[in-house]
Amino acid sequence: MPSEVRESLQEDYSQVQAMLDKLEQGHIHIAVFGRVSVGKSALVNALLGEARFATSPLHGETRTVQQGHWSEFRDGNVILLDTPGINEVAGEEREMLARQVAGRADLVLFVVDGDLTAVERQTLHGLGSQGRPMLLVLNKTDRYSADEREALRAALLAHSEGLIMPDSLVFVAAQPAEQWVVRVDESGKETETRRQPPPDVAELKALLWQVLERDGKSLAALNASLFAGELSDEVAGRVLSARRTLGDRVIRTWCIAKGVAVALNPVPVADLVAAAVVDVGMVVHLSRVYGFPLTRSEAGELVRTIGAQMLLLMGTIWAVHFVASALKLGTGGLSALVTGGAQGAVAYYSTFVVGRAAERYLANGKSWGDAGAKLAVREILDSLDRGSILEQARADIRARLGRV
Ligand SMILES: Nc1nc2c(ncn2[C@@H]2O[C@H](COP(=O)(O)OP(=O)(O)OP(=O)(O)O)[C@@H](O)[C@H]2O)c(=O)[nH]1
Ligand SMILES: [Mg+2]
Repeated sequence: MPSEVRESLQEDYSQVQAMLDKLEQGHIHIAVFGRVSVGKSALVNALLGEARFATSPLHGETRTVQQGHWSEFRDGNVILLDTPGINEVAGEEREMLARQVAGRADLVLFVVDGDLTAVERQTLHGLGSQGRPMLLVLNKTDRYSADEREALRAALLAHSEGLIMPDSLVFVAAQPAEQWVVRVDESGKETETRRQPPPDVAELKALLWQVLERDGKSLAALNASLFAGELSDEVAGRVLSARRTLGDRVIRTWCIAKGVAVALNPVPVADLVAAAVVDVGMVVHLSRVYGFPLTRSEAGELVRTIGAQMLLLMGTIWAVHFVASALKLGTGGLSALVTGGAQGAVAYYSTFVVGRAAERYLANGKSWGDAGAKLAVREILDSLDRGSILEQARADIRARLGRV
C-alpha cells in the first residue's frame, strides 16, 4: 500500500483500536441525543441520580460530549453520553459532534419534548436507516395532561412508524417543573413554598435494564459490525482515490517517456515496437499500484486487448499514427508536415488511453465487469477530451525536449 494511503488511514486505525478496547472491556455506550433544550442533560442526571451536568432553559447549554458511568448497572460498564443539542442556531459543529457520537453508540436515546418536528423526523429516519438501535423518549411529561399524553403517544408512533416499535417509546419527566405547595400549620396558617418534584424515569430505567440484560452483548456486537461495514466502505474509497492519484502520476510519466521516444526516434518500425514495450511497462507498474501485480506477459495480453478495442473505436487517430510512421521511412521531406512532435503526441495519447483502460480493469479487481472491454474502452474514449490531452502531450514533450 502506498505510504500516502497508509498515513491517511491513521485516524481509522485509532478508531478501530477504540472500538476493540470497548468490546474487550464490555463497555456499552448509550448516547442521549436530540434537539436543543429537550432535557438531555436533565435525563442523564436523572439516570445517574445526581446533578452531574449543567441544565438550563437557554438553548445550547451543553457544548461538548460529557459522559458518566452508570454505576447502577453492570459494575459501571454502561456509559451514558450526553451530547450537544441538534438544530441550534449556529451550532453546526456541535451538531456534527452529537451526530458522530450517536452514530457510534450501541444504543441511542432519542429525546423529544413533544410531537416530532421536521428535523427530528429526518434525523430519526437517518439513524434508523443505519440500523442504529434506538429508544424514543418523550420528556417533560409533567407538562401534559393524561389525555394529551395519550394523543402524543399516538402521534409519535404514527410519525416514527417503521423505526420505533410501541414498546420502544417511553415517557419520562427528567426534571419536572417546580410546584407551589401550600402548607397549613397547627394554627391554621397557610404558607406557600416551591418544591422540586423528583424525576420520574422509572419506566425508562426498567426498559433499559431489560434491553441491557437481554441484548447488551449483541448491541455491542451489532455496533461493531455496523462500524466495520461503514469503515471498510470509507477506507476502500480512500485507498482507491489515493491509488488513482498515484496511477495518474504513473500514467503521465510513461506517456511522456513514450511521447518523447517516438518524437525523437527516426526509425518508424521501432516506434511501434517501442510503443508496445512502453505500454506493457506502464501496465506492469500500474498493476502494482492497484495491488494486482501482473507479469509482463499478462500485461502484454491486456495491452493487446485494449489496443484491439482502440483500433476498432478510433481507427482514424491510429491511422494517423501509422501514416506518420510510414512517412518518416519514405519521404524525409514530408516529415516537416507530420512532425515527430505530432507523432509523439499521438503516441502519448494512445498510451494515456491504454493506461486509463488498464486502471479501470485493475480497480475493478482485474475484470472488465459485465459490459466487457469494448464498452469500457469506449466509455474512456468518450470521457476524454482528446484536444486537451494532445495539447498537454505537446507541452509535456516540448518541455522534455527543451531540456535535452
Ligand atoms: N417541565 C419540565 N422541564 C424539564 C424537564 N426536563 C428538563 N426540563 C427543563 O428543560 C430545560 C432544558 O434542559 P436541559 O437538560 O438543559 O436540556 P438539554 O437537552 O440538555 O439542552 P442543551 O444542552 O442546550 O441541548 C431546563 O430548563 C430544564 O429544567 C422535565 O421533565 N419537565
Ligand atoms: Mg444539555
